[in-house]
Parts: sequence; C-alpha cells; structure tokens
Amino acid sequence: MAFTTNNPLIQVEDDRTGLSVETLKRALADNLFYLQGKFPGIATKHDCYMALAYTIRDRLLQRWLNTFQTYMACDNRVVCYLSAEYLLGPHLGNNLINLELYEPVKQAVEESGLDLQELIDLEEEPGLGNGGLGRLAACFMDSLATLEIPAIGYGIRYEFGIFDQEIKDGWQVEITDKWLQLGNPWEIARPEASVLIKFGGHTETYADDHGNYRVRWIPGSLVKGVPYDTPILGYKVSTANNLRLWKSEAAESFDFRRFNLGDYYGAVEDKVSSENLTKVLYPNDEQIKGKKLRLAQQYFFVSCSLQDMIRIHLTGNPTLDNFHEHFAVQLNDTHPAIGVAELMRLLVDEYRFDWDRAWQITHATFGYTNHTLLPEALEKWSLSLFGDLLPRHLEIIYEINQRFLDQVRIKYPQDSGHLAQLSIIDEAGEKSVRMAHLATIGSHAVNGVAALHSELVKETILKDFYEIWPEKFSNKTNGVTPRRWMVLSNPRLSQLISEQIGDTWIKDLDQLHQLEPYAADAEFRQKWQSMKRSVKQDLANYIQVQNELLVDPNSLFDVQVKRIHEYKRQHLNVLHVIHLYLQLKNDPTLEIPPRTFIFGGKAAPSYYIAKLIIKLINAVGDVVNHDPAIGDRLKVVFLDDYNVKLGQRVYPAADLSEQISTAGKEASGTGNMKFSLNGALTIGTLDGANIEIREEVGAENFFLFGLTTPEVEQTLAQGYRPWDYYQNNADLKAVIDLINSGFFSHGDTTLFRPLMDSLLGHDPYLLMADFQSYCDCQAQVSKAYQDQDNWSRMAILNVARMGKFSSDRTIREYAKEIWSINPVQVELEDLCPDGRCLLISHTNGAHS
Ligand code: NBG
Repeated sequence: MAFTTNNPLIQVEDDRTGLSVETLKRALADNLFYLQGKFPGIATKHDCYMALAYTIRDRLLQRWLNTFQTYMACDNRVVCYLSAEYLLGPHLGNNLINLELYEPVKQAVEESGLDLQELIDLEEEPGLGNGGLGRLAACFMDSLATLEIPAIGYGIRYEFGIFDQEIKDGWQVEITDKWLQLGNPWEIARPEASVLIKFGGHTETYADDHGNYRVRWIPGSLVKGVPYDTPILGYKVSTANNLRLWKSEAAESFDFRRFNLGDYYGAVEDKVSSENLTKVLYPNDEQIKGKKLRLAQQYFFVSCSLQDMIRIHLTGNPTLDNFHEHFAVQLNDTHPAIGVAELMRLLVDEYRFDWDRAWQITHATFGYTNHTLLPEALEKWSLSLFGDLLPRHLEIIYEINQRFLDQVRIKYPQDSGHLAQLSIIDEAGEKSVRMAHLATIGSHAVNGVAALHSELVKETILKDFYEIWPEKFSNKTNGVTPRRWMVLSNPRLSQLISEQIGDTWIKDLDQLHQLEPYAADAEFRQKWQSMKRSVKQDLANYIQVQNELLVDPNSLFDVQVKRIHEYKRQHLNVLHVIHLYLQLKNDPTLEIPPRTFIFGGKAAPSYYIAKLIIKLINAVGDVVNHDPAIGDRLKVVFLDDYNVKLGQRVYPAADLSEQISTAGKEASGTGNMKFSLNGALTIGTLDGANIEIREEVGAENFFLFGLTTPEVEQTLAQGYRPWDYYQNNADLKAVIDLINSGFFSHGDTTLFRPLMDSLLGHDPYLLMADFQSYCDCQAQVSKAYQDQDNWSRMAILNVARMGKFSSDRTIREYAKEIWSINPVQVELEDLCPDGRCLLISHTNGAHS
C-alpha cells in the first residue's frame, strides 16, 4: 500500500503494510526497537523472531479486519467450529506461505544479518491438542479461509498445551509445555468481549409476567471467559478468519466482600480456582471418569462461544428466531456436545422461547462429527458429577430425553430394549449421561471421518439412531492442508512438482493428476530420486544432532509417527524389527536393503503399557544400533517430542509409512495422508482412510496386509487364542522369547512381561494373528525397494493420485452437505486511506 507525501514524486510505503524488501527490513528494525525494546546489539534471536512475527502480523491485520467488516456487512451464514483442541503448529512459516511473502521476507531477514529458517524454528508451537483430532481442526481452519468460507473457530486457550516429551534411559518423561512463556505475538486479547459463565448451585421455578412456568438457575459460582483472537489467513486470498480461544479468569479479579471480611486467602482461592479452568489440556487416552474439571472446561468454552454468537447475531437481528440461519455449529467430537443443552437453556430460560421452537432452532444449528469408536473414548458423565456442576442442564437433558423416548415408544410400541439402548441416560451401572447420544439427538447431521468408519458408526455405536433417522448420517472423509504439509514442509518436492505442472495444485490438489505421465519419464524419476535423497539427508542431519546417531540416507526410511497406543500397534512394528535382526544374525549374507526404523509419538502419562512400548523401542534400538555384526544394515531411532514441527521434518523424508492399526479401530488417520502426499509408500491394514488411499493410488502401489474388520470380529468371536500363534510360528516365538529372555533389558526378564503377557494372554488388538502377514508384506517392501527406479515410479504415482485428500475437498463437502454455506469474497481495501490511523485524522485532522 502506498501513499503520497507532499512531494508527489516520492512514493512511500507504510512500514506496517509495505511489502518491499526495504520496507520489511525497516519494519523489522522498528518492531525490534518499539515492541521488544531492544536494538540489534543486545537483542536475542528470540527477540528477532518476535520482531519478525509482529512484522508479519501487521501485514495480516488489514485482511483480518476487512474480513470482519465483510462478514458484518453481508448476512451470509457463518460456520462456527467448536473444538476443544487445535493443534496449530507454528504460525510464522505458514503465514509467509499464505501471504506469498516467503522470498521477500527471506531476503529482508538475510540483509538484516539473520537467518529466516533459524527464526522460524524458534517459534514455540501452540500444542493445544493431542493428535489427529486437534490437527484436523487446524487443517480445517486453513481450508475454510482458503475457500473464503465465513467461519469462526472456537476453543480453549490452554496455558499448558500437550506436555513436552523427553526420553530418559529409554522412558518417556513429561515436561510441562510453557508455550506462552516468551509471549505469543499472534494473538490479540479482547477483554471487552468477555462473558460470564455460571457453575453449580441450584434451580428455582417461577411464573413470568405472562404466567408461564419458567426456571431460573442460581449458580454457585461465576467465572469470566476472556477471548484471545488469532487470525487464520487463507492461501492467496484476502480472507483471514478468526480463531477465538477462551481463557478463564475470576469474575472479580479479587473478591472484595471476602477480602473486607478478612478472608484474604478465601478471596485469592477463588481467583486461583477460576484460572485453573483453562490451565491445562487433558491428554487423551487418560481415564477421564470423575474429572469434573474436564466437564467444566467443556461447558466453559461452549457457553462462552454460544453467548458470543448470540451477541453477534443480535447486533444485526431483532431476535434469535433465525439464529440457525445465521450460524451452523459443528461439534468436533462429543467434547462440545453440552452445547445442545446450553443453546436450549439460553433460548428457553434466558430468551423465553417456547420449548418446541427452541428445539427446532437448536436442531437446525448443530452438526456432530464422531471421531472414534473405541468404547473407552466415548464420553460419559456420572449423573451426580453432572448435576453438581450443571444442575439446570441435567434437567434440560431429562426433558430432551423424555420427549425423544416418547417418539421412540411410538415407533417401537412393543419394545423396551430400544428405549434403554437409545436413552441419553445410561442406566447400566452408575447412571451416566452419554454425550454421543445427546449430540446425535440434538444435531441435524451426524458424520464419521472415513468411509469405513462412517459405516461402522451406523452399524455399531449409533445403530439404533441410524434405524430411526437414516437420512441424518453421512461420511466426510478427512483431509489435510497441502499448504502446511507440502508447500511449507517440503519445499524441494513442491518446487519439483510446480516446475512440471505449474502451481495451481496448491489450491486445487486434484491437479496433481497431471504428474501421472511423468512417472514413466526416466529423467523425471532421476530428479525425483535426487530430491528425495536431499530431503532424507536433512532428516539424517537432524537425527545426528538430536540422537547422536549416524543413519544412512540411502537406507529405507521406515517411519511410524503418531500417538502411542496399543491399537496403533507400534509394538507390531517392533516385533518385525526384532525379526529382521534375528534373520540377519542367523544369516549375515542375507540380501535385504538397509533400513532405518524411525518412531515418534507421545503416550498418555497414565497409560503404562504405551510407555512400556516406548521403552521397548528404545531398548531394541540400544542393542541393534550398537551390534557390530549389524553395522549400518539396521538402525532404530526414537525421535523425542513428536509434534507438528517435527512432523514437518519427518513426513517429507519417509520412504515407507506405517499405518498398521487393527482393522476397524483407526477412525481415519491423517498422518497416512501426509506421508503419501510426500511420496512415501504405505504399508497398512484395511482400516480408516487407508482403504480410500489404496483405492486412489492403486492396489499395486500399496503394501496391504492383515485381517479385515469382519475377520477381526470373527476371530474374536470364535474365541481367539493368541498363544496358539506363538506356539505354531517359529519366527514369532523366537522374537517373543528373545524379549522375554532379557536380551534387550540387560538380563531383566520381568521388564517387558506386562506387554508380552498381554500379547500372549488376550491380545485384544490381534498382533499375534497379523504377525506373519505383516512380515511377509515387509519382505515384499524390501524386495521392491531394491529396484529404486520402480520405487520412485510408485512414489510419484502415490503423489499424483492423492488429490482427494486435501482438506479443501473435505470442507467443500461439509459446506455443501451439512452447513449449506457459500463463500464470500473479501476485498482488500484500505481501512486507513491515508496510511495512518483514521482515529488520528478524525480527532486532529493532522493528516489531511
Ligand atoms: C481421531 C482418530 C483418528 C482421526 C482423527 C481425526 C480422536 C478422538 N479421534 O483416526 O483416532 O484421524 O480423530 O478425525 O482423537
């Protein structure tokens, strides 16, 4: 943006918006001085990162405010994505890509004597999520903005995100994640938009002015929700949507009444307990039963968000009667499902709607996405805990349930079995509220996240609901954003692709199809191989520094990075490593390509078996990596603290992607997509989105093994006996016996017993049943890797055929089929026409 000074010959760029290298350099120095309070001589690298981040944020603000303005001016629908988790990853690099500013900024930074990559690497990522679910929310925010769809992301501003992982003596150690310690330049607090949230207490009935029966909630305590906003910019568009995360604070920063009574500590305690609400993200796979704080977090952010939507709605509408026309609210799993009861409460108690109209509005507003079938992950809250925290919501849920079950009775007059199956209240054992039932009943649309998973949702956990409302159910296969997961993380690959087919694929991933013919082009395959080699060298360098281990970039990089969980079967991978190790020990002349096994992932702090799997990986690595008879033929690496940043290093360098969950257990997976989009081949089961990936890339370019979902069910139903597999398979027996002998644990024969006993005893995830098929398939992988030319041909075909898995495609489907929402173009217009703040020119006319 340029404005003219008194001298019409001189064009001066505004320091806060200008895009030339000179202006960027000036802005950097300016921000270092005025925002960080430093000059180059005393500034730390982190100060320089902050100055650069503010420089980029300044260039986002115009778009962000234009986006607000545009949405206020038009009465288009807005989608509100409610998610307890956003695993965003660092902002700086991504914003440079989306603003198309990478090159000029790189130059400006270099000319200022700094290194752009070094500054990018300094950013502490906001780890406000556990894994796939939170990362999906982040990819969705990127796609929503890129597709110019009006959207607000709502969530929680955890002070401590997912813990940092260190590996000590092979064990996981958790360190608190202090991501806010050095400040967060990407957010702006909006205390003026704070809201109050009630908890506990009791309810009373009364008759209103018209003699109607009403309920009033007298809370036991109040907490204030303060919004912190972060712009989420789309790629090559002016749309910057808002991510609004709520922080809890004491309603009064000090309880003066108590203070005056001399109860100083009581007053402080209130403040502390209010602030605790958004202190920490709960790791998943953790028993959440009885964790009242978790339910309080969920209610807190959902109520803040709904109140915020209502405020926005009422600025342009006289009543809430058309709320559902203005907002489509998507529930990311059941974590925000309390929203159904909360919107009913707001409409009925606070805005005095009659029940039926309130229900129509609520039902038309919500959509619910299910992300897991694992019984232990399905949220249930005991009635007593629920009633203590949210007494009014419990009454509302009873009323919703009553009315719903009345309909069920009419449909199935003879059958009380259905009532118990469908009820929101689970009467078996300690009575509890089933959040998935509340979400399903309160939403007009319910979806799973991959084709198989959506079918299983209909056949298993929500079967009885599907019978009543088949039209409510659909599938929306997950996707990932190519901006972060290709352009940003793999510039070498992206450049190679763009040289061949132009760069339209970045916004229209189906264009990757144009690469297909090049798979048959020997010259292109050569280029591909040398590109891959240098990407692998980068990771090898990282491993050398981090793990003090030399790995050969020509070896097959066999990678499994994801949360550690028994159903994901990292231990099946380890069994194969040991099997290969034994093979090589027994026959040193064996011709197999050298492999580097790379693992990464966090285990929930209280999930003992998952932590033992980490220990096993490291213990096997310790032996294998130092066995001179093995040399460079096998290496095992555990990368600590797997997060978005590390993912960006790892996916590009993989040759083989391990997607080996027990069939039927992984709802979708999204890592599987990132690998394949970066040219790794997959070894996988017919689970989650693997099935669709295989369909797209072709069965001949995918390494398939293992039981199918129906075979898994059948095997278990027939009385599965893992011990028999152990007894009857000499290779498997040798592997298990070696672990049990203490070979990997300095002679300690008890260390890995719990894990081995579980495998031989009941093996709920059928490792024993899938072992042989997995090893056979891995042998095919080894064979295929020996033909490098053909391997690269398959890799190119993988990339060329992965267009379906862009989150842009996923979001288009949600927008059309669930949200009925259209894009709105944001025009970049100058809010400060003379290049200075309007307020100044209005008040003193200094810039006429
Ligand atoms: C996870 C599934 C993954 C899926 C992501 C995103 C939860 C509850 N579910 O398979 O395990 O890819 O959600 O949909 O975290």
